[in-house]
Amino acid sequence: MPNALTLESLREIHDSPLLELVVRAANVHRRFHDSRAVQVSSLLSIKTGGCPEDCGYCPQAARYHTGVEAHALLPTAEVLARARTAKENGASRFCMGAAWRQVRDNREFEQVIEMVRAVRMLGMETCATLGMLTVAQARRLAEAGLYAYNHNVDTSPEYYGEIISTRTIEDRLQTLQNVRDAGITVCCGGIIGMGESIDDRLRMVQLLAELDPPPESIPINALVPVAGTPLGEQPPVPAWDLIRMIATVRIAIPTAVVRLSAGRTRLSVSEQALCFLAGAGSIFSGERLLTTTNPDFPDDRAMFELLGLVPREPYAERREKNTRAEVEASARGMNMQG
Ligand code: SAM
Ligand code: DTB
Ligand code: SF4
Repeated sequence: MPNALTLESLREIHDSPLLELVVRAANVHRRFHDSRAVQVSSLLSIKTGGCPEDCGYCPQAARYHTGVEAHALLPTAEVLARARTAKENGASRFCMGAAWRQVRDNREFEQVIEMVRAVRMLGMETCATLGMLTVAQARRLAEAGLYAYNHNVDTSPEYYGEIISTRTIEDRLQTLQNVRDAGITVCCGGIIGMGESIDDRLRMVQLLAELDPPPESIPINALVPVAGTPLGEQPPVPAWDLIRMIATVRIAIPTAVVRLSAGRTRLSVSEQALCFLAGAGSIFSGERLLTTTNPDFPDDRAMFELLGLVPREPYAERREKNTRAEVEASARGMNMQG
C-alpha cells in the first residue's frame, strides 16, 4: 500500500526543531534497520561524458564545457579489478554508471551484462545506472544478476522542467516501472541545492513515498556545483538542509536505505554523524564518485572507527525485510491467540 502523506504533514516533519527531528528520525531508523551498520558502496563511471541530455547539474552532458575527459566503455577486466579493490576496502555494493540517455541493444549493452555477471560473482550487490531502459533490457540485466537500478527523479515534478528539458519526469517513472516489472530493486532519489524550494524537496519525497512499493534505496545528493554547467555557480547547500532532508525521508519512507550520496567532501565528520543519526544507512566511498572527488576509503574507515559504525553486509536489506515480516507475522499470530 502506498504511503499517503500530505505536503502539510511532510512540512510539519521537515520544519520541526532540528534536534527533535533528528531524534524522531533516529527512532524510526532503529525500528527498521540495524543502526550500527552503514553500507559502503563504490561507484565507477564505466562510460564517461558526451551525454546528449541537458541535465543542468551534470558535468557529463556534452553540451556543457566542464573539462571532464570523455572515455568509451571500460573493458570488463578493468571494471572487475575496480570492484575487487572496492570489496577489499569493505564495499558491499558496486554501482556502475554510464553517461547514456538510454540503453541501446548493441554490443556495449552485452558488455555491461558481462560486467554485471562478473561483479555479481564477487558476492557484491550489483547496481547500475545507465539511463532509460525498456522492460526487455531490464529483464536481461535481472537475469545477469543485477540487484539494483539507480534512476533518480532528481527533484519535484513541478521543478523538473527547470533542470532538464530533454526528457520528462514521466519518462523517468516509466523506466522505474520497467525496472520493477523485471524484479530489480529500485534506487531512486534526488539532489538538493539546485535552487528548488523546500516544497519542491517535499513534493519529491511525496512522489517517492507514493511509488508502490517505495524504492528500496533513496540517494540524497547535495549538488556538487561544477563550473561550466548551468548550476555551476549555485551556493553550497547548508549541511542542516541535508540533515533535515535525510531525516524527513527516513520518517516518510521507513523501509528504504537512505544514501548520503554526493556532497560529502564538504561535510565534517560531525555533520556526517548527524546524517547517520538521522537515518542515512549508506555512503559512497572511494576517491571518486563518477567524475567528482569524494572521501577515500581510509578516511571513511577512520570515520567509521570514530563513530563506532560497521560496514553493512551485502543483501542485509533483504534479510531485514524478512525479519520484519516474521516479527509482524508473529505479532499478528499473538494477537489472534490473545
Ligand atoms: N545517465 C544516467 C542517468 O542520468 O540516470 C546515469 C548517470 S547520472 C550521472 C546519475 C545521477 O547522478 C543523476 O541522476 C544525478 O542525481 C546525480 N548527479 C549528477 N551530477 C551531479 C552533481 N553535480 N551533483 C549531485 N548529483 C549529481
Ligand atoms: C546518485 O544518486 N548519486 C551518484 C549515483 N547516484 C550514481 C552519482 C553522483 C554523481 C556526482 C557527480 C559526479 O561525480 O559526476
Ligand atoms: Fe546524461 Fe545522466 Fe548526466 Fe543527465 S545525469 S547529462 S542523463 S549522464
